[in-house]
Amino acid sequence: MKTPITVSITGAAGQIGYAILFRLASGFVFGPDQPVNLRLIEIEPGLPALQGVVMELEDCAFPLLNEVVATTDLDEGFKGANWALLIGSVPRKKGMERSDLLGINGKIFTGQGEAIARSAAEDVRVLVVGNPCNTNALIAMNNAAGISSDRFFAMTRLDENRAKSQLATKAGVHCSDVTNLCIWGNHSATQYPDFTNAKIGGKPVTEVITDREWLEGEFIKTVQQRGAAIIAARGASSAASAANAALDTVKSLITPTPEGDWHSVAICSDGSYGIEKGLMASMPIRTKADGSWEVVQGVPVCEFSQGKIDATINELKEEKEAVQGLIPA
Ligand code: NAX
Repeated sequence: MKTPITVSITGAAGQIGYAILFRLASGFVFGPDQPVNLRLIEIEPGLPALQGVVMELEDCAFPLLNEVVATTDLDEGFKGANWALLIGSVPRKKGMERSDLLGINGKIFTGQGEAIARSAAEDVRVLVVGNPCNTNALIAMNNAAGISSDRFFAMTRLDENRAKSQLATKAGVHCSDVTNLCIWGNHSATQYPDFTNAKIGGKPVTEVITDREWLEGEFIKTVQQRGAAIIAARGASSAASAANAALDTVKSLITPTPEGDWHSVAICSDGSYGIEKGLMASMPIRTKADGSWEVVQGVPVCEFSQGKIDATINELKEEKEAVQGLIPA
């Protein structure tokens, strides 16, 4: 038997947790011969529900599920983790300012970053889903002494998938025909789904969809506001599609990217595309054959795109400023 991969998940009893655990345990991500350990982390009030989820995992009798641990203790939860999926966080409540949310959730991610540094495996990779995910990832990364910054990611894949689906519907093709779609910047309403470099069936999107007004207007707005539209329709925020996007992200980071394509995920900027070094910003990423990743260089940025990228990067700078007290000097 192969050595099991250990995946730690925070917020495991939440909506996204419920939609992600069973697919992780089934072998969807790491393959049909790769055993998995799940270490599920919740806060005290979430524990009874988590016990129920553990019972359901047992009742699936998954052949690849080696061990399940449910805990509120961070060191126990991140022990030996090869992947840490940081999903749990406090949702924004009525009357709460964005800065309040940044402060409340920020504190969660200092402790989690420290515990990951103490207890996870040496090769740990951390994907932050809990919002505001870019800045939460920034905080976790800066509090995880000794773990290199290239092991931290924040999720913008749901936005990429949403954008691909919108373009495919407009063009009357299948979404798998849409490639080279990059989400730039923040997972927020300022994100920029870059249609100028995206392709449909290998052709520039702008040649296939000639309605430029739609691309610059309704398309971008629909992608930016999709989360709110789901809440309005479902009465709850997106969960299954968010879980799916998190699994897509992990898969894309462990599988070489098809030649010429890229995928979207927020990483710690090295200054590429003039994006301030150290910000967690989404940009075009390729996974190499050796399993490491790189920023795809030389993607053209036109004046329209630059304006959109500047706006979303400025928001990330403001968020960073607001949580400066949570980032060790
Ligand atoms: P739920 O409220 O259903 O679940 C969150 C769970 O996290 C709860 O069970 C709660 O007890 C737990 N939790 C809270 N604080 C915790 C802590 N300190 N340690 C461990 N567990 C903790 O939310 P859900 O719908 O699952 O969403 C989770 C997060 O994903 C939210 O922050 C949400 O905003 C974010 N999202 C991010 C997306 C992205 O694309 N990056 C899209 C979907 C989603 O909105």
